Amino acid sequence: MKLEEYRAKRDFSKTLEPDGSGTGSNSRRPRFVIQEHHASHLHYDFRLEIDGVLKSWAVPKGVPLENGIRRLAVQTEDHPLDYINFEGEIPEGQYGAGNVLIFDAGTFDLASLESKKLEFELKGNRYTGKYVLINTGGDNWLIFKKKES
Ligand SMILES: [Mn+2]
Repeated sequence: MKLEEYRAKRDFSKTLEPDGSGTGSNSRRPRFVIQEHHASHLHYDFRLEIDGVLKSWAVPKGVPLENGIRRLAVQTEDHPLDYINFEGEIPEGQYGAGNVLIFDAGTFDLASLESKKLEFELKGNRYTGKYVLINTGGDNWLIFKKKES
């Protein structure tokens, strides 16, 4: 049921995005992806593999590489696991029309998961280290990198 909103927004006869019918394996370290999305406004979609879906946030200014920077992250609908490999053009007139590129990908270790706060360590190519996502109300979250201790 988690993917209803994702599917309702898309016409899979017109977009090459996955419909979520694929199955994801859970027998390995969870993955993350950051997709650079050239929609009406450029943003970066940050997705974490949790509970069989990709928990997703749109980060207008991008996930910070360094500590000391807090960025707005707006939670969006859960995406199917196979979206983690999606790159390509979402056609004009379709939801999120524009080009999608994988900006970074890797695995993560979840340190804590609460309804309004997630802590995790990213192990990607561009992004490594401990990060925090904190809900500030509604769909709005802040994402920042923790100072290395
Ligand atoms: Mn997007």
